[in-house]
Amino acid sequence: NKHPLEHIWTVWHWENDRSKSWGDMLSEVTSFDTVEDFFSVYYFIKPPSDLRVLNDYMVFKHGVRPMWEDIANKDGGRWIIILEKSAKAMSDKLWHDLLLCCIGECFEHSDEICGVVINVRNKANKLSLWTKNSHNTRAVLSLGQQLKNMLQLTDMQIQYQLHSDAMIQHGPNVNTIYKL
Ligand code: M7G
Repeated sequence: NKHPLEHIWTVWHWENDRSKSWGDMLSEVTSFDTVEDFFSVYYFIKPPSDLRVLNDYMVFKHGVRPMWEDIANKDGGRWIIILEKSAKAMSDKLWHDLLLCCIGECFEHSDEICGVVINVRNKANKLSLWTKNSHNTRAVLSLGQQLKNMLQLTDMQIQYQLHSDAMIQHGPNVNTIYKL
C-alpha cells in the first residue's frame, strides 16, 4: 500500500523559447498523490543543477496553474530564496527539502501554500514558495519564518513579493514587502 499525501500535486516544466508566449512555454508534466509516486517523479526528473539556464520547475497543488493569473495566486505572493550558482549542491538540497516540507504538510498555515518554483537562471537560481493571500500577514510571516527554520537558512535573507507587483515591475525591480 502506498502512503497517501494530503493533496494531489502537479509538476510543471517551463523552458524558454523565444517564439512562444510565456504561458505556451509552460507544460504540465505529471501529478502524484502518494509518497512513493512523489519519489518516482523526483528521481526521474533532473535535479535543478542539471537543468539548462532558463528552465523552471513548478510543483503546485492540483488545479492551481503556476501563474500569477490563476485565481488561487492572483491575490498572493512568494517568498524568494536567491541561490548563488557557486553553491550547486545547495539548490538541489533546498529544492528537495522544500518539496518534502510542502507535500508532507510540515508547515503551519499550509492551506495558504499554492506551490513551489525553482527558476534556473544565469546569475543565480531562485527558489520560491507561493502563497495564496498576501493580506493574511500572520500566515505569510509565519510561513517565512518556518521556511527559514526548516531549511536552516540562518545566514540567508528571504524576501516576500506580491504577484500583483511582479506583473507590473520587472526582474530585480520588484518591490519587496517583507524580509526575514
Ligand atoms: P520569471 O521567470 O519569474 O523571473 O519572470 P526572471 O526575471 O528571473 O526570468 C520573467 C518573465 O516571465 C516575467 O517578466 C513575465 O514576462 C514572465 N512571467 C513569469 N511568470 C511567473 C509569469 C506568470 O505567472 N504569468 C505571466 N503572464 N507571465 C509570467
